[in-house]
Amino acid sequence: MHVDIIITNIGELLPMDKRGPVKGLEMSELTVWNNAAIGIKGDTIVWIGSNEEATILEASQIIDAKGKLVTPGLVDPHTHLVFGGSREKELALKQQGVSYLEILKQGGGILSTVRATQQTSYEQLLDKALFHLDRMAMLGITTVEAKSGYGLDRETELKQLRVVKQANETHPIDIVSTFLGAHAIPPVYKENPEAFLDEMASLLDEIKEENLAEYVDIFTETGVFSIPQSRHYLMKAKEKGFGLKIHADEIDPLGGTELAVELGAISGDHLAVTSDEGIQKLANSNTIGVILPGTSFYLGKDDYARAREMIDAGAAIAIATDFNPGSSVTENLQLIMSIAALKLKLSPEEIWYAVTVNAANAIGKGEVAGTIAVGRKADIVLWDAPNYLYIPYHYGVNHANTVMKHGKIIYERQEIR
Ligand code: IZC
Ligand code: ZN
Repeated sequence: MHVDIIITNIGELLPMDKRGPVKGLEMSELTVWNNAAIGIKGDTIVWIGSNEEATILEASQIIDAKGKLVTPGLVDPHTHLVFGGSREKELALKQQGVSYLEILKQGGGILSTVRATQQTSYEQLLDKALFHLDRMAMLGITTVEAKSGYGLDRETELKQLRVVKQANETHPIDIVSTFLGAHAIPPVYKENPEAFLDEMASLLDEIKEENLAEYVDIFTETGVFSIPQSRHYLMKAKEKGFGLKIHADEIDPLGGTELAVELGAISGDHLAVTSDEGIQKLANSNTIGVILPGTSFYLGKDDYARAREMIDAGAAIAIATDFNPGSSVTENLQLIMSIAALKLKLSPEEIWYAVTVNAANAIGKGEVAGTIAVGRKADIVLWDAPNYLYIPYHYGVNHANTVMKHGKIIYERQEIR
């Protein structure tokens, strides 16, 4: 058989080919192939076998993996990719003990990013998004979710969503778009959040027509949107054919996790302070818990999601960076894998499901991302690591050696010597 590319001498190959979402105990059953090889034709994986069998293949290009770990491209299922400005001055406030919600209440936090995003042009926002996408690609991420939510008005929300759409067309990384118009209450609507939600709901038809988002999300939190407000708003989105996501139980346990399950949301995100009942409901549902431990870390909190209990109860868990300019300022999903090991007490096997199959399923891409199998698009990472245990273990740096998206190499580590 003739192929375009063979990757040979793979020390450990993680195919991650279990059909997702992978729940509970199943998250610790990992298939590992040693001494494997992969054949790629065009953008597709056409052959997987042992290194010895690979001699039957003829290839235009041979990539010698030199015994390295090879996995599917990582999937980051929760980011706030498109925003203007930055919030480095808030770090000092946090050190003085001013809380995230207090900063928001004073008109900072999300609202300061909203002002910056309103003032930033479409082209500048696109440039900035592409810059962050480049960095994600270098870090081994080949599919991401991206939310709006820094406009809070018609024009700026649509501007953000159109930036996401163009970034998806321009950049090799695939992007799944989520409308998060219900991210904060703009000051003019302070006394009337329902009217603001009506305003955001009035954009849904246009968003659908222009194909600007697949999911609708809301920040269900003290000082932002209540459970009844969130339910009312999300039911409208569901009627219009959007998939649902919720920023649930991040800071105060309002019951957003239970609401995500009740409404059949594809994911409930954060879940840092989810109740016992919420954990049980999640475990008995098809809703995926997208855990963002980088946020607990970055906000200096002791409340890490009880992901260990969630998995033990039978839930499907994914992890994400929550990349945003306020509460988790990093594109590095590998770092989040380390935090998941150390703070969530997830096993390496669970962590790999959480950044591949389950992350892909949490954004409706289970059929096209997060797995290495014949017939799948070739989204593949070669790691400077001898085995899969190594990535969460050696923390805070980039281990990606070669990143391939749809059969094309989009990143290769350079040697400096
Ligand atoms: O900009 O602070 N939690 N939204 C809800 C965020 C964090 C992003 C931000
Ligand atoms: Zn978020």
